[in-house]
Amino acid sequence: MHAWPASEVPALPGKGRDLQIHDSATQGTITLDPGPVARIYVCGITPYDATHIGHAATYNAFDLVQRVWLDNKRQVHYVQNVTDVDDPLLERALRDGQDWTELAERETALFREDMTALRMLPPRHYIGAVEAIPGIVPLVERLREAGAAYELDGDVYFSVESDPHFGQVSHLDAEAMRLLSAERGGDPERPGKKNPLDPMLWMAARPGDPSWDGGSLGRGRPGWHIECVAIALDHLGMGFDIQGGGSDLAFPHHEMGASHAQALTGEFPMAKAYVHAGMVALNGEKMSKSKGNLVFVSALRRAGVDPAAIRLALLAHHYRADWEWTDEVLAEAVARLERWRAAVSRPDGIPADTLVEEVREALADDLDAPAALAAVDRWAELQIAASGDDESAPGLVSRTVDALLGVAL
Ligand code: 5CA
Ligand code: ZN
Repeated sequence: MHAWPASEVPALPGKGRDLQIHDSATQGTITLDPGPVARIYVCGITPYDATHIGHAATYNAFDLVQRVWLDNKRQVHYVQNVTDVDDPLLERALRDGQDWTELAERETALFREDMTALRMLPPRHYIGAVEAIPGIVPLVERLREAGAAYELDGDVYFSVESDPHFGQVSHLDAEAMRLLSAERGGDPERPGKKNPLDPMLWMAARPGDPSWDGGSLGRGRPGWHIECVAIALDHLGMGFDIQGGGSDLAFPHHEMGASHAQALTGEFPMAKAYVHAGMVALNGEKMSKSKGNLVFVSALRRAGVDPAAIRLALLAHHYRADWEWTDEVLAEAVARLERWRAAVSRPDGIPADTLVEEVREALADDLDAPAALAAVDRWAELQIAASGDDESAPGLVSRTVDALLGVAL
């Protein structure tokens, strides 16, 4: 699948430092030393509806990761998937009487537009679940041969007990796991499973559903977690730096994915850090396609909101916090964008070398975007109030805000 065009990332003087990031698995902040090529896998959308602010907030967090690494003079190998076949997508297509492939293509195209408008840097590999199927089948076969998977009425399940490290991503107790599994695509109630938590690796073809040739598995379609594992292992290999997504993916998705990969390879861990963004809410509830309480990025753009203001609204919240989208959040971002634009449009001004370091420091410290915004706010306030004679300052601030925060002034 093609991704979307990259906006240019201006080079800044000097070099940023290593990224420190909160890792759900070790439940603490770790310093990543990725070597010359940093490797990150970020779970992509299930394209049955348009990109909402919650999605955008999560992708913003991982875009910052990429920008910190680039500023740290690393190459970035970023992989993202599109879950372009799954139950929610098929159900929505059926409900609306449309072709599921057209629905997926249309919403993926809109996602690309939204990402481009928000200046999110594209992944190097953007891979759909459907195109990954030929790589998924042999992995499921290997798991079965290794005794880590079993059949139940033609479907193939992963045995969570095959990974001694199962549970070490999300740190939940058995009851919490069971509840979340039922809520998030699992089937803990299905009789005949070895462990109620065992997730499906391969679903035998159901009448009316799309299906693909699964070799010795028979016709069917892949489970959700093995999709991401197959794509990540194919393009990044084991031991990559960051597995990313929203906090609702910690369990079961990232827990199961890590176990699949660890059972397949015998290596541990799949990723050096499991990084989870907080949930954005609307009217007191998590913004979600299934609940329908959504603010779409595309709708805001159509209403004439500057994408740079949307981006600033996201950046005003720490990526790990849960927060609420309100009209005030957007109004504050619009006002901040105006102040910053006014400040950099003056021909000369207050020196900004310290500001570059402050923004760098803030982001390298577990992506503290609110602290980065506060630093730019302080410079902008001085710049508007006082008069300086540093001709290079406004340009340097524009480049810093663009390179590190993805905001074009
Ligand atoms: N296709 C799978 C991942 S493989 C999926 O979860 N798709 S999704 O469209 O439901 O979500 C895409 C990303 O947005 C995920 O990382 C998810 O955690 C994140 N996300 C969904 N809702 C919110 C929200 N309200 N706030 C923040 N992030 C969210
Ligand atoms: Zn995923």
